[in-house]
Amino acid sequence: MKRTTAVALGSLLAGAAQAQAGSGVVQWGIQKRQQPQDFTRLRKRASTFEEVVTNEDTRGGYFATCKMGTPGQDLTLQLDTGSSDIWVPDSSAKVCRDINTGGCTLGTFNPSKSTTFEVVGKGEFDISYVDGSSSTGDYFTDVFEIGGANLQNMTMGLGLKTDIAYGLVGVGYALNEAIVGNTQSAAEAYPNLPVNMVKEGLINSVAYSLWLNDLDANSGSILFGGIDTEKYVGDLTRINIYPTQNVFTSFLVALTSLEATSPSGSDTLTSQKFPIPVVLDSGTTLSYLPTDLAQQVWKEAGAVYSPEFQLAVIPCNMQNSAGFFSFGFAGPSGPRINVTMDELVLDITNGQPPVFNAGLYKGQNACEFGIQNFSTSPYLLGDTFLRSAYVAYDLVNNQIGIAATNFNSTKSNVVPFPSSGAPIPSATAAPDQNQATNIPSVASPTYAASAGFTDSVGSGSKSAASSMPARFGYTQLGQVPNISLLSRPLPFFSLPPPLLRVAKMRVIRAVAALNSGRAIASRQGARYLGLGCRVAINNATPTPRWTGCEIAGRRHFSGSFPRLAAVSAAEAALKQAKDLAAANMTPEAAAARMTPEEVKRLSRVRNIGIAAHIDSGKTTVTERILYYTGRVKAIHEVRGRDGVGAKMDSMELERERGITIQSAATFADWPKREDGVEEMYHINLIDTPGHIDFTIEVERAMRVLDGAVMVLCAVSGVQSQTITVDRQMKRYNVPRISFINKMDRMGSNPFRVVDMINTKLKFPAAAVQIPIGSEKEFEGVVDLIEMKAIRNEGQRGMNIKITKEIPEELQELAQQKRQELIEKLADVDDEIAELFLDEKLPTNEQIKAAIRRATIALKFTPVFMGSALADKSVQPMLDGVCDYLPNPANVENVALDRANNESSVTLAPYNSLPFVGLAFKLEENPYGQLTYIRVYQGSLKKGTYLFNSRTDKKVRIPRIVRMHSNEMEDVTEIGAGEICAVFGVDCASGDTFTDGKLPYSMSSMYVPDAVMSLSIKPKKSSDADAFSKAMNRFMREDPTFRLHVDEESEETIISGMGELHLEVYVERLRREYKVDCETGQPRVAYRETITHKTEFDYLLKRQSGGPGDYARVMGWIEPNPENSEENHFESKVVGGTIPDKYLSACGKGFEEACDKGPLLGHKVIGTSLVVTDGATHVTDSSDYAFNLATQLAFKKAFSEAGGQVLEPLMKTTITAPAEFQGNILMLMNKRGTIIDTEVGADEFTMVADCSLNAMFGFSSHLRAATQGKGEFSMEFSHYAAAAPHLQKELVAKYEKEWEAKRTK
Ligand SMILES: Nc1nc2c(ncn2[C@@H]2O[C@H](COP(=O)(O)OP(=O)(O)OP(=O)(O)O)[C@@H](O)[C@H]2O)c(=O)[nH]1
Ligand SMILES: [Mg+2]
Repeated sequence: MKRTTAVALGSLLAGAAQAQAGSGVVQWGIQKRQQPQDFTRLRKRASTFEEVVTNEDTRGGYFATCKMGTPGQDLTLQLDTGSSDIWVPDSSAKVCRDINTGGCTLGTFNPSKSTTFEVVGKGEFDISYVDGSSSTGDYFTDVFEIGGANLQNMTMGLGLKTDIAYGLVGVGYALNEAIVGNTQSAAEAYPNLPVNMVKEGLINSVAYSLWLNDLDANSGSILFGGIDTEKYVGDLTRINIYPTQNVFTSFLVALTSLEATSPSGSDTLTSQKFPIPVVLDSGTTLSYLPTDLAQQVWKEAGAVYSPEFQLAVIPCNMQNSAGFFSFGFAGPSGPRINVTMDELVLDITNGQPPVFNAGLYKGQNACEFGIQNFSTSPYLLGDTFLRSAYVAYDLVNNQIGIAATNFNSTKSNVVPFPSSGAPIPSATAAPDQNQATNIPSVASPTYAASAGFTDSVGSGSKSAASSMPARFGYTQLGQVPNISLLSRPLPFFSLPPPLLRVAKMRVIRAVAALNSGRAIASRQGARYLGLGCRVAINNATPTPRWTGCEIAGRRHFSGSFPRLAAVSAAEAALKQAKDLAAANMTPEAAAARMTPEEVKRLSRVRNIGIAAHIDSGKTTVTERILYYTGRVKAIHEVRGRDGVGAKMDSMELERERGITIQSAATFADWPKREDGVEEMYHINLIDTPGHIDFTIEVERAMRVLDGAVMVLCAVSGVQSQTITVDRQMKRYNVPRISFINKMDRMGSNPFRVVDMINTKLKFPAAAVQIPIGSEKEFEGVVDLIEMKAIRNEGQRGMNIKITKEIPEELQELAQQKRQELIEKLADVDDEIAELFLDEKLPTNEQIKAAIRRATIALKFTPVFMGSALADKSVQPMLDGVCDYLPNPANVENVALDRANNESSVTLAPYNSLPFVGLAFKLEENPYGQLTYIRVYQGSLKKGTYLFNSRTDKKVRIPRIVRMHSNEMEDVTEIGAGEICAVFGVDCASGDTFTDGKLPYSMSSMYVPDAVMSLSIKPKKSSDADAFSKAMNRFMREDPTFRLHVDEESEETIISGMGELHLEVYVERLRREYKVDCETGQPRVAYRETITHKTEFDYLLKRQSGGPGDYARVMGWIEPNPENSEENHFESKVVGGTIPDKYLSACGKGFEEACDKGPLLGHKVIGTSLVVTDGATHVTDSSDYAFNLATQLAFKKAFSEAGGQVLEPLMKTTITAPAEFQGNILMLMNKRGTIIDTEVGADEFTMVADCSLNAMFGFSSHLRAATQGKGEFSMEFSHYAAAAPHLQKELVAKYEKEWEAKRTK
């Protein structure tokens, strides 16, 4: 597989025996390559210790060189018998473009350079790699030259987005490799390399042989159509390849025995799984065996399993051990291949190896052991095995010829396959192949010492051992010798159909799961290794039992290493890994090891929200952004005549009403010109609704975004919701740039708007542009920093024209506004202040840097201007997003460390840190439950597991998408600092996810209280199911939408942020769920409270036969002096007249009483209850009695304490043409208290506190009073006492209803 990397730049062709070796045979040189130390690209993933370990990049692999295309382009491809296609990185592949990383050093294919290139794929394919990365690409045909032979029509895969710098030449069975991730494409089989060679007459048979050299040597060869009898020793023995469900897909053979030999003797190793289905796979470095067998191998060699590395490790100098393992195939007399220890001990890293810091291996360097464990078949024999075997693959007869390799052969004797279908030349069939299913014969119990096999720990003699035949592993040999498996089919691959496809695809995938660091080796296995062993006392009593027995009597491969204590060595490795991991996990360490690539990626990411007052043009601006960045092909207007509607307003209701209801996310790449070079910025963008009823959408966008564009209307300037979003931006410390939109409108005045930002929002702001022309004649802007004119040209203003000439009449104004900008900056930025005091002019760069600093520090907002509708001057604002808004690394995000008293920890947006993300929004779409996640730290890969830190549940992430309004784009990985959505995750909005390594959670967001409610019920009772399904969904998606069933009336009540909010949900029920509903009158969420202090003394005494109820409570109630919206309970009881347990019952009673106020049954707020004294009864007092007594006492005292009804007051802002001022005044007089009026040139704005009750249906009154030209918005302000007459009315109504219910 494509793990084993390689590079060795200089020696690309050196020693590669590229020769055509006689007729019917093509010989191709293979080279072993090792990664050079300073190859920065490959350090990218070498960040955490675990990653270093699972990253086989460090170990090198076998590569072959070739030419591809006409004219030929040089390539080096990794050799892989585990797959069948040829795959090559395109010259535009991610990694190949970056000169910092050396580009694609092994050569890349440039399709445009090739005159013969032809695409044959049916769409994109997706190859997953062992490390979880993947590549996208297409299939193509072109000329392919290997070993001097030309193949005219090779079909190959072209990787486009890979970050692996080398391609792959697969020589396995020609199974359909074109298995693609994309739905438009079909799986299709293309002839593979050997098949093509036969077709083109280069070789006789679909067969080849493979000779890899040992670790130290560099070369090897692949001989198509023949064998080289000088490259092996002993007999070449033919054994069968086994099919998978009747299809030959991979080099699957039967491993039937395994023996360990050291200078002191031999051991036969057993497994529960013999015969073991193993695949010979040159694309895998390590070999993977069933866990029980692997554990035995480890013990023999002295390797220990490190759970932290998820690998077996071994001291590096065990490489010098004289031992070997002997792999037997195809039955008792089948071929055997010896693999020596020097082939099995491999470096873990390409740098300084880790060191065992305790136990018997203390102080020694730790290496990786070449045999690892795995839990499900197929098992693999990778390069650590294949280097020791000469293998001939015959894909016609489905046989493999295998013999011990002659590592150092310099001679050659090539024997071609005489014809297609001929058996492997010079090979004999394994004699007892049909017995391949036999379990290996075992002469003596494993782990019983053989004669002459002693070690320093003792229990060395055979006789000593036979008295205690302790055996590891799960098979009790004594119990099975008579069971013959001969009649059974080979137990290879009995996979159910869906899995079969996976198995067919290619074996690599199986390893991908295994090697991504999760699937291999159970930790139990590791513990087992250290903690106990099974002991069968003797063969007469074969029942095993667990004892804490010493792991003794195992043999080692070199006399110089005493038997090890597995436990302490494993612990030592574990501890070291932990320490190293901890050191690696600090943001500083992560920052230091960032690759230039990642630094650049991060610096180019912007997560921004667009927020503003309703109708100021957010969606229209966003539509332009999408158009200019190429995300949409045409512009569609909000309420446009074409009836299509803007991209971001995808809901039918939004398009009809021309307002945004749900925030929508998208992303775009903006190529910004910097010093004449285009720099690509990646912008994640959320368009939020302006209407206050949907304010939660703004709230959560601000919670997770790094920056915002505050849009303002050039005529109205700062409006009521501008103030609200300003508050939200301040709440979450979101830096912003401002964009004055609608410069084309009559009465536009950008400088007034700048003033309003300064005065009304009290936020330092200055224009960075001035308009060229105004209103209808608005044509562009002058950039005050560069002092250049910017105008739009071309289709929908697509092109930007920059000229040095500023129109005459604007020159003075430009100078003046530039000066104002500098002065404003001097107020907020020290560097500019100093220059200013020294009367020096800052340079353009200094101004820009100061704007960026001050903006990110939340001290300033640069103001841009334009007209989205007129397609003017949106692009410069987009440049401003890149220039002045922070990248994810510029903002501080914190999480709470649950393991450390919820202390806050800073999160850093680096890929190499453990994952932390926040689910900020849930949405159901036709494909399932979507969860929007902001990735704060670490990267998120498809298929990985995350932990929900609230529920501690583990969830798999099966699919990651980037949202483009209501469309999705699948991605396999999302980097730190970005925004994405995932499928199939059950969670609540605001949940924190981690990779399980960190006990972090993030603070939740602010959710405002509901102010209004409605009773609702489906008209048809048959709709009940759909109704409740819809309601559940809405509640999950929108935390400001709530539902409860009123206990008394049994009505379903929905509550939310306002009339429109509830109306939208009723409408969505109808449209999306086809449920028509009846709704009651909107109800105000009243509150109740008291006005003065009153004492109480309440005795509850009930006797009704049996035990009675007795409780006496005394004390007072009073308005809560601390907080007028919260209740407070306190005990001042002395001398224990009320015991503590009853006091907590009193507290509960008070809480319950406050849930349902005495006047209207609404919540009681701002009330304090103090208990001072009381009395109990020996038998009749109880929690219940005290709870009830407190409730009754409270009720009784409530009216004496001046109980009153509070109603929500709404801050209402009305804007209308000035001529309607009088009408509006009249309207408002009845409804509330006017706080502020402002009369502009043509517009008039009034702000009033109104009772919500008085505002129902206000929109139609306003429409009537202003000829439809007035607008209003409402937002909860505070609670205030309801007018006495209203209070009386409400109480009377409530009592009447109550009475009616009682008498019913
Ligand atoms: N004259 C003028 N009208 C504009 C401009 N930009 C937007 N509009 C109009 O203003 C109205 C509202 O625009 P939207 O883009 O829906 O505003 P919004 O801020 O997204 O509105 P909500 O999401 O509902 O808060 C539409 O009718 C637009 O055509 C502009 O630059 N000039
Ligand atoms: Mg909108």
